[in-house]
Amino acid sequence: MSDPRLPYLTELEKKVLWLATWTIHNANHIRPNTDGLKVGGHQASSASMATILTALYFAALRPQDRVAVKPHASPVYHAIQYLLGNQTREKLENFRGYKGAQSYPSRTKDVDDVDFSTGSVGLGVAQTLFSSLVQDYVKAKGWAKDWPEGRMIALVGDAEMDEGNIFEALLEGWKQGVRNTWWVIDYNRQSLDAVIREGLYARFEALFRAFGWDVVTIKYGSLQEAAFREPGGQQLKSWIDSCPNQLYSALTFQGGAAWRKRLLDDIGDQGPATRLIESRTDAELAALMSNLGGHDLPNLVSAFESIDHDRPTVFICYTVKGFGLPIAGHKDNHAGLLTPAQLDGYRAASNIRPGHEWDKFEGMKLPAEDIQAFLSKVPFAQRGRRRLSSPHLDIPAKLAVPEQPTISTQQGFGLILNEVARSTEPFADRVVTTSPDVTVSTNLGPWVNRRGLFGREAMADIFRKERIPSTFTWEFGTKGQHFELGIAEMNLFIMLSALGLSHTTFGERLLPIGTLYDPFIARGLDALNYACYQDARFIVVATPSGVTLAPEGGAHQSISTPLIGLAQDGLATFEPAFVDELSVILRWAFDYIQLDGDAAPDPRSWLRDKTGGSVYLRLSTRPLEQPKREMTDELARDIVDGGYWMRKPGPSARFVIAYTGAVAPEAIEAVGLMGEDRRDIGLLAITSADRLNAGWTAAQHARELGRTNAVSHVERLLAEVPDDCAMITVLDGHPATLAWLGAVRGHRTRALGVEHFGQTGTIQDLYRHFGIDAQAIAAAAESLAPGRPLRHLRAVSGTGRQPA
Ligand SMILES: Cc1ncc(C[n+]2csc(CCOP(=O)(O)OP(=O)(O)O)c2C)c(N)n1
Ligand SMILES: [Mg+2]
Repeated sequence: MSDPRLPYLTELEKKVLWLATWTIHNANHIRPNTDGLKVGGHQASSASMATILTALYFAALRPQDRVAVKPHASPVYHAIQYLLGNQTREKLENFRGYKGAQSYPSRTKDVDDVDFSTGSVGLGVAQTLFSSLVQDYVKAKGWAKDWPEGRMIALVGDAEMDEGNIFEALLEGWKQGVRNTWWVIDYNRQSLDAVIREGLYARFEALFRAFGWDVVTIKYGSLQEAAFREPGGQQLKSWIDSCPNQLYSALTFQGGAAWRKRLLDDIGDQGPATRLIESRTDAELAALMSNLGGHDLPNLVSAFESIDHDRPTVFICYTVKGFGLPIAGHKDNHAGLLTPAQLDGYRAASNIRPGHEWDKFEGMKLPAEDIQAFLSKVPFAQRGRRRLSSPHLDIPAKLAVPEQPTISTQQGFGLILNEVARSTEPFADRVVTTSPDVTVSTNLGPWVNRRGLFGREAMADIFRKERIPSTFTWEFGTKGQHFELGIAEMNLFIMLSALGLSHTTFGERLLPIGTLYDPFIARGLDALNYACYQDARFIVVATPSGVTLAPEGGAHQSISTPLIGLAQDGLATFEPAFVDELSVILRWAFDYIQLDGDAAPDPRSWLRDKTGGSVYLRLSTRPLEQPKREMTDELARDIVDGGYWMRKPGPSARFVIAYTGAVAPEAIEAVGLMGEDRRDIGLLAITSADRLNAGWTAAQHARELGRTNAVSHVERLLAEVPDDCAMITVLDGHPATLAWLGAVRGHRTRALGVEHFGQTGTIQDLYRHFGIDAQAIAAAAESLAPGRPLRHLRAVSGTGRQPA
């Protein structure tokens, strides 16, 4: 019996393709909003997936399903949401314009209920897999009771499959027993540049099966299947099966007459095959040959709806890039657009009157009321906008501060988390940690010992059972609160992205913490960037960092990460030197990652703290002697705002030293070295160059807009520095991180830091080598603000400091 939805779906498919095409055409030709830059890369890619999206959104999907849409299918996605009433005509008319619908579906910038932002190919795909692990986590805890288990679905370009992070995710998914994940591959055999390799589907199939996925290949459309049943049909089928991708594409582009000639040449037999071909007009023949499975609504709907299990499933859907348009199949069509004349032809063929292009029901063969009634019953749309929320979790006013007199920030982190693990406060149950095989070496061990590893299936620690002494318990179960990942930093950040969206995806708030080695942030940087772009909320804790890891190996030294932290949107970066600072920052971070308020800056710091965001802590393995001090509210506030005076400059100060992180002892020592000859030296502790910089920028902007009394934290701090003072900045990281401090109030500045890496040695060797030890600080001070000779500097000069 024929599916009663089909007449509607057929009309909607045509409408969706029309609207997507019109959206792009409009932005190029009618209401250009792109400064003459062509809107390419959408038309053909969108047409390729229009049928698949129609089958999913108007039939197979349920509200709890979450989808990552291939970036260039964005116009189709927006068209569907427009028909469902979730997208405005105004934003479509302004596609890619200021505040218009986005080129690539965006959770944060689009209004139409995008589940995952895409754009950097491969990331959205992997995110669906990790989201389904997060769903399992949330469900295993007995949470999200009134939100049914959904499928996490990625609509994937075939060339997108080249991205390595997809393979990393597949392996991790296999380890974690991923379920409820569908990847629908748009197998149009075209990439951006050209036609892809022959026979890729066979590689895909073998690959997915190797990782335990079900593979569903949707190759032929129903027209083709019917033709195969005709006499001569099997010849046609074997011709299609052996036709090279390039040729198929080229013939698709050329159309019916070309198909006829080629098919008759190749399989014409003056018998059944010839009759099969000749019984069709050119248009019918073209329709038959482009009727691949991925453009066949009934086949797609039944393929999707027949899945009655939760095994991960990949659908390989054969499609034509540019399907239904004059640019179909052309190898250069990635950025292809219809000419105005072609558009006119397409409009007329679609029965759309000029001036009625945006009308939802224009040109449809069924009455508008019937279509509207169908749309209002679409299962996917039954719960309205699917942005969930979860209440704010209270964080205790203070977290523990380890009492060891000498300790590193990394050790401090482990101890603070150990105390969180012991806590009975509800927030502790929402903390979830994850690490790419560096759980133990980033000091998450004590936390994991107490809270356990997460696994849907319990797995005992055999060492423990056998009573073999071991520092760490390695037991998996549903109670566990740690996701152990393989060594793939892309996976780490995509996992954090998925965990950090749990409150909106599954309505259950998590407080995710990911740990890794600082240099390997670069390895997962695009995924981190996208996690921030999606507004996922998490804390990244990175150790060891800088050259301070000294003997551990030159190759693991990180130089640029402080600049990444400074520049990354949506990520507040801190580099505390002492663990009492770390405790304050971590407490603040647990709260901050939950905030979702308005964007008005705080008039004290000029930071947009109420909007919340994610947090990056750059920590160190270097044990430092801890200051003995009381943590006053004022000090805690300054630490969070980004800095405080360890020692205020006096009136006759000639210079101040500003330091960040593990070089604190060198900065302190430098003050001591010079103290006899220079009075009143100021010592500024900078816990967050990022936040000081952001507040400063915002305050300047506010003043330019007339808020003349706007003052940022760094401006207040530096107001204490006499005008003719020089400033030495120092950190174990790129010197540019703090160099801008001189611009705040015009102090002459020498920025010390690390610009090269790879040298091994002791910390002292390396600090001397790179010129960030006390001697180097003193030498820099002396050269900027010369005065009476510095006795200690002279006494130890010539110790071998050399240009790096
Ligand atoms: C990480 C990344 N690299 C490069 C691009 C540029 N780019 C956009 S689409 C595309 C090709 C996509 O081909 P495919 O996945 O087959 O999709 P189709 O265009 O065929 O629909 C490329 C290279 C990108 N968006 N992201
Ligand atoms: Mg492709």
